[in-house]
Amino acid sequence: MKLFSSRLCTNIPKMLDFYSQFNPSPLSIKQFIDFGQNACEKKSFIFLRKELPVRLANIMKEIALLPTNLLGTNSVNQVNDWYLKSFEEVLKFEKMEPTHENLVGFCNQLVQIRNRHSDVVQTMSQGVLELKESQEGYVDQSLETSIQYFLDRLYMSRISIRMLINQHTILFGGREESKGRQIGCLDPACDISSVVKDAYENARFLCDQYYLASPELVINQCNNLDNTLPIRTVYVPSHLYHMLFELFKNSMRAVMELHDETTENLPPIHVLIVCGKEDICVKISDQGGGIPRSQIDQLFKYMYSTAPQPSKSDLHTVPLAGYGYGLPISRLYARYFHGDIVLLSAEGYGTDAVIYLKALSDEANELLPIFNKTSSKFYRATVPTGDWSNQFRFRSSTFRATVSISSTYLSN
Ligand code: W6P
Repeated sequence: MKLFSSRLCTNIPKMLDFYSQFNPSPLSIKQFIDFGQNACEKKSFIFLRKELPVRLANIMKEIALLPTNLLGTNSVNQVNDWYLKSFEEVLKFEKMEPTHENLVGFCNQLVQIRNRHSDVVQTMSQGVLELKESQEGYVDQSLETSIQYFLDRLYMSRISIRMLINQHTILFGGREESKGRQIGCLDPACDISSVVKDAYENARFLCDQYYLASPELVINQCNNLDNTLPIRTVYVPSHLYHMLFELFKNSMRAVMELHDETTENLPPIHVLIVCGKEDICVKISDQGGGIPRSQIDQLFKYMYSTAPQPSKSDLHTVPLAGYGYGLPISRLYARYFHGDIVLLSAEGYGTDAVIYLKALSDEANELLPIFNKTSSKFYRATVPTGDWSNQFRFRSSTFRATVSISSTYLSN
């Protein structure tokens, strides 16, 4: 009897339809903090056993809409199976009483789910490579556009789900390693310059290994509220670290490649930290020669950055930056709480990378993908109709081109 009723709950396609009808509920940093300060495990359990299936189902519906030549790869299949399994596992708690035993079971389940999904990014990038190979290197514009659209949404969803799981498991996971003032993975008084120094030191370590030298760091800060105080904000230090580490690696590489003969007078990397009323801005300026403006957007594209990993035997020559999804994912971390990363380059001189964060924790809301008619339309018709003279190259579908050319001829 028991077995039968629990079986009833595992009609996965039906449950996917059900949970994907709900929009995810974005939380602000302030809500995460408030929730963490009045930490109530039962409340968190009851929130997550609905919110996690909603966020999982929303993105799983999009996975199902992927072009079949990507969906059909082993890697993407693997990722899809992980999502199915995790969705099913969270649903086991749908009707459970929040007894002590079940709460412990829930925590353990979340840890298991987090571990299962630890290689999603790497596996998806493998899937994109498989797709490229199956198409002999030719990927048309509309396929590239939909992959970019999808991966931004998948990775943003993943960042958000991991944030929820981390908060719950750190707050209630039973380990008394309460790291001073931290509330889960949030630091209510995150000192930005110390995260900058930390990320710089670790990037510099890699830079020294690879180039046997590294540019110095010069930090300036301007606290418009009180310039005698360090600039602090409420944030997830690990997210900020991730962005800074990535940007430092790129800056260092540019500087080292430009000055590959004389490593004596390397121009330092300047970091400016400013706290305004609305924004906190961290600008990382290098004099690494800059990049053409036409290349800036490319740096945030997954397809562009998907290259085979250097072989294991090349361990000593692994480049400092330039492989992998570092920049697009860093920008997602910034956007997750309504910040951004912007690159400005003066080709022939150097590049400024700016990280914007919301200065106010109640304005820092999660930015989440939602599955609806608009998002599903996107996967069906991905050839954008250009309405500027430079965009006609986007009509890469030969079918369309043929139709429009022939109709032009006919009407004349
Ligand atoms: C460059 C290219 C780049 C990308 C991202 C951050 C900094 C830099 N500097 O030359």
